[in-house]
Amino acid sequence: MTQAQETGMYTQSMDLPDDAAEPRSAGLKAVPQALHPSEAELQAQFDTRIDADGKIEPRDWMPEAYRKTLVRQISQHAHSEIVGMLPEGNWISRAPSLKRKAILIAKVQDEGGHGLYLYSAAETLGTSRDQMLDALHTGRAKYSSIFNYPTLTWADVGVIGWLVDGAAIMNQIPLCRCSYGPYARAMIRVCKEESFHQRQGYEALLVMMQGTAEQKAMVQDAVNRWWWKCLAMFGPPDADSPHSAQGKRFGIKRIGNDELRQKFIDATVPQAQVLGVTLPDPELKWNEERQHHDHGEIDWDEFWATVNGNGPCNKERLATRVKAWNDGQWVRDAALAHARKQQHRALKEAA
Ligand code: BYC
Repeated sequence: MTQAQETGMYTQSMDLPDDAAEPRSAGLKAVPQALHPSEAELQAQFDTRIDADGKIEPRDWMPEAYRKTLVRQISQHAHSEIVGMLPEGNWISRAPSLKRKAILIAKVQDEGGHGLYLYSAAETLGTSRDQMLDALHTGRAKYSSIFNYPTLTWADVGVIGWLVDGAAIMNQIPLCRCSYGPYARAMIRVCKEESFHQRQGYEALLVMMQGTAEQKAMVQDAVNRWWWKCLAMFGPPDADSPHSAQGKRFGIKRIGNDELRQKFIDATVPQAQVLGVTLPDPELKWNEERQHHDHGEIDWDEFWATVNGNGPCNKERLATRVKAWNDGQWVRDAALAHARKQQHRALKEAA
């Protein structure tokens, strides 16, 4: 048995159970009905396809609320990927060995690639990349709360791989089966890469935990700082999640925020034991009756303050993004000029 199997490490399998046994409409708010009779027919076809677990593709008719939900979620997800490059990117020049540096460069590059797949998926819904990036750079768009915290030591890089990417996989595997084709297909590749990211983080921590007392303390300190933030990554409790019901109805959100958070906790506790770290929650304990771990209360005030722009690194992250965008203007200009020149040449040759 491999260590990954022993610790219940995440796999790329997409067989997580969901509530698909129930018709998706059960107990949930119906999709608002279109007013025009021809649209009512299209709406009925759309609902039938969703209920049959079919895929919606870019050229298919879709209700505006479906399009809006997808643009919101996919663009936020894309922003999270490219902002997520920043806290780890800070450590590329300080990685402790050539091997760790090569791994970290590859990981950060993968995150950039995930952003590109996701922006492309969102573009199929009729929004432009410029519009989405403008929303990010002007602070109107959200991205994951988790990237607004500092990476203080090298152990943070390992913990981000283990816990942040671990939480991301837990949330993203069900998205491989979401109803919108381009998003679902993008997520398959993203999840495969995230699985590598999670394992490299865990392996880096395993090595540190066999090191000096100082190294072990550094890992524990990083776990203490990131644990609660990772639990909040899954979003507010279901009861306070305004988009969950409709996301489920649309077949976008397969599993709710609380259930995913619970799955993550249950999967992570044995991994922490193998690693030899303590998860910083005195109320964390196995509940025989529920067959799950009970846990303490998440600080939702702190979460919302961070989501709303007042976390420790929000301003720094946004400023770095805007600077990168401005510094890269000449590259985009040059690429466009080159494309125009090629197009002009092709037209001339065809004439
Ligand atoms: N941070 O009704 P809810 C990664 C917002 S990338 C900030 O539950 P929904 C990685 C939510 O957007 C990780 N905001 O919403 C990358 C909504 O605000 P709006 C990103 C959050 O959409 C690089 C409001 O709260 N993953 O892991 O049903 C390196 C109400 O929430 C957060 C994805 O984006 C948060 N944590 O559910 C390493 C996955 N949570 O839009 C790693 C795709 C909630 O009303 N997204 N909000 O202004 C999703 O699965 C869902 O959008 C969420 C939220 C579960 C995040």
